[in-house]
Amino acid sequence: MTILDKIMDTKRQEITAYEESYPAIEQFPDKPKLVDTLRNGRGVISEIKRASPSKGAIRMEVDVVEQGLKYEGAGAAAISVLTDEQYFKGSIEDLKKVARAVSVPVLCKDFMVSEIQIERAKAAGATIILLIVAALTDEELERLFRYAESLDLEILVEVHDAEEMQKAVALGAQLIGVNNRNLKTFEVSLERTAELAGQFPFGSGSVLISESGMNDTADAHRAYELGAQGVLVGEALMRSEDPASWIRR
Ligand code: IGP
Repeated sequence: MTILDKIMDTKRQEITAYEESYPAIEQFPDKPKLVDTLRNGRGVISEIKRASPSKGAIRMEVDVVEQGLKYEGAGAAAISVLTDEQYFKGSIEDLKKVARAVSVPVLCKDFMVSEIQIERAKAAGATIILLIVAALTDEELERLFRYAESLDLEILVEVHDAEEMQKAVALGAQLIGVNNRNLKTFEVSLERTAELAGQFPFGSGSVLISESGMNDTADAHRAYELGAQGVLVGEALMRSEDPASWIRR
């Protein structure tokens, strides 16, 4: 036996030990693709949001599993979980708990700047990640988008003006979200969706989602009338006694 053979034998033994001592990658309940759900009909992406920089505390003590199951039971197309700790008081643990409990797609709502965050989201059971065009250079946007695709994640590309919409379309994003809240001024207006719907490639198979600032079902219907297939709602659903009234169509 050559030294190389010996080393390789030892190595094979070592790695069986690795497999035993390393925790298996967690399996989460299977989830459909959000893009397929929304192509088949309008839907609400219901958000778990304990707090926000613009509103402060919303429901700090929420039981995220209970809330996630409530949303799912009410017919949510997907559940969004804020994982930013500093400004939104969420956590990756919140995401993991929800992803274990539900069978609808789960969005990791955070400010992605690197591949490692995307891996962490995937490992915690997310099936969708968010990329905010305003927060990334063109190079970062493209790189993180392709990386998430390679992990078989869905990507919600968030835009708030015409130039950003063009970038999202050029990337081939299937889920494009217009944020009605200006992240710099916190000003909210459904007019954002109205303006940008004009630039959206309806008929391409991509779906338009209107995000933020919806207070009631009338707002959601307005967004649908403007061409949105989905709405992303946080605060109003967190405060609602009856999220089902919001979600069921
Ligand atoms: C929900 P609202 O106004 O319904 O609570 O908004 C969601 O759109 C908002 O939380 C959001 C967000 C974001 C949060 C949209 N884009 C980016 C953090 C990061």
